[in-house]
Amino acid sequence: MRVLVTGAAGSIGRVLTVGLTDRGHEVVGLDLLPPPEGHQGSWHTVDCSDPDAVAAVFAAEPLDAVVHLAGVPVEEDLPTELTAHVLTTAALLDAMVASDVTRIVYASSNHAVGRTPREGLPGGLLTTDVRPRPDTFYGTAKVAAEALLSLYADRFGIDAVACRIGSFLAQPEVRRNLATWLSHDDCVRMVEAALTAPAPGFHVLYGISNNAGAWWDLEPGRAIGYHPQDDAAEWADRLPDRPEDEQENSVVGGPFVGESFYRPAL
Ligand code: 15L
Repeated sequence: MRVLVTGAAGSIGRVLTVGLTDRGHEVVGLDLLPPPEGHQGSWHTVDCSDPDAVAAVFAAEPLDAVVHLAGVPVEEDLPTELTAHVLTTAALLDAMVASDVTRIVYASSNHAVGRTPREGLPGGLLTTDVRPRPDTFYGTAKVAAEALLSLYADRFGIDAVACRIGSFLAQPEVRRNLATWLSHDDCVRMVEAALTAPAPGFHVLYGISNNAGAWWDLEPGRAIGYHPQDDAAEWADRLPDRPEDEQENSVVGGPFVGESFYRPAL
């Protein structure tokens, strides 16, 4: 497939660009930053929240699908978050409709449901049937971006897979990651499954590895062919014990729930 990857210079983007290319896909990169050294193929250094710039990319490139990673990966004020996650998604969806590109894979986040307490989860696992419960403005913007994908799936028949990513890391670093880790290889597996699953419609899955200590249900991923192979448990003995572990492990969103993230929206 010929795939536009937004945020292609970011931490997930750099791994995915190589991973998808290795699996035979052709990647067109888009980012505010220039291409990383060694990037092969097409690249557009543009602001993904600018609809004209995005439309120009679609006019220049024949595309089969979009992987939307671009955005601010941390907590900022509400307008910044809405621009980074909702307006970018809107610009891409409008360009997709205009160019008849019908598949988008979206890097959503566990923080869309981060305020959900872990206690009382049926079977200890959070399903995708729960209400949106963001922990931050970042999480709120992810919820809104998912809602926009749902709208365009219903209105225009777009296939939109929202992957609520846990912690994308080369290896687990803290005890929370025993549940939340998404390995680099599993991330590539997840996105390829989401790109190639037949007619998923609007679909939400949790983007984590096959972690024995998972808090999230992997079934929605398996339903579209995502079969993760890595398990954070293999790193358990090497992870430090920290005073903040208990709080971080009591709610899905971990540190994002803490009062240090409380700030005015505007
Ligand atoms: C995310 O969605 C963030 O982008 C990243 O910075 C981490 O906080 C990650 O979630 C996580 O929950 O570990």
